Amino acid sequence: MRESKILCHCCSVLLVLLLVAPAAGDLIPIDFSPFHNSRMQGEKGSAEYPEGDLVLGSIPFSIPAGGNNRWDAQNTSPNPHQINIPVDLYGVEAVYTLISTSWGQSGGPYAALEFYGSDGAFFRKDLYGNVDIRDWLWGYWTNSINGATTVNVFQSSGGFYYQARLDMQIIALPAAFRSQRLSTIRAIDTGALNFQRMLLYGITVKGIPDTPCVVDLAHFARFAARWLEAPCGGENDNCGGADLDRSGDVTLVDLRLFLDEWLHTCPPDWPWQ
Ligand SMILES: [Ca+2]
Ligand SMILES: [Ca+2]
Repeated sequence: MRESKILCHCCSVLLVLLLVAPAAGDLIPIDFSPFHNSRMQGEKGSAEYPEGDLVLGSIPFSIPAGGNNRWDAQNTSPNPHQINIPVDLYGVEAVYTLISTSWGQSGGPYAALEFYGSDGAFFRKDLYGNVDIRDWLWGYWTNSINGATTVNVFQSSGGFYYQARLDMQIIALPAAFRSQRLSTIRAIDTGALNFQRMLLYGITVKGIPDTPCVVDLAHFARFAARWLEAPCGGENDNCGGADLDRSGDVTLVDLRLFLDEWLHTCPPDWPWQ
């Protein structure tokens, strides 16, 4: 009786903690530097492009300064030209990209982004010229965007034929990604030289950052599910880990050990890492 009262009190405290816990995602820049193969500021008229850790269109981006800092899909191998960018973040709601093109074609699509979840979620965003993407310079080729899901976030000085620019694509992911990890973003280009090729400068996602293991409500749920269970041993992984003192049953002693660690960093031998 005393044990169940204490457990019940513990539940109440934990329920309050659950109700006040924040759930919104953070804006997290994605490092895809292994794919960087040219420099944003390397073209005539492009020297003013911003670099470093910066905010564009109210979204933080991290663009390596001083060297190569973009994926340029331009090369001579057969199509598609594509890269698989590892992300591995939970609960991603939206993805923000900085994509321009060398040359450009109205319509298409000759470029796309694909999003792969850890538990089967999938989404493809086709990138249409003059709607979702356009070339990086005024003058010829493609010069329009839809102004809604693609917005301009930077323009250099220089006048009509020399004015460089950056556009941001805003991509909302399907709800399925809220309950799994976004494993990979695939950038795909099916254009050609003197036709259209993708330039990818930046990626930021709105998701839930990975945090160190903390003894929290999720752990308590797993502990409580084995409450008063016996016998515990190697055959049932010590009652799913809940027999913390390895006494052979899950009792008040184990609950005390659990509460000693409540909201602390998980100890090295903690069963629920
Ligand atoms: Ca142009
Ligand atoms: Ca025990």
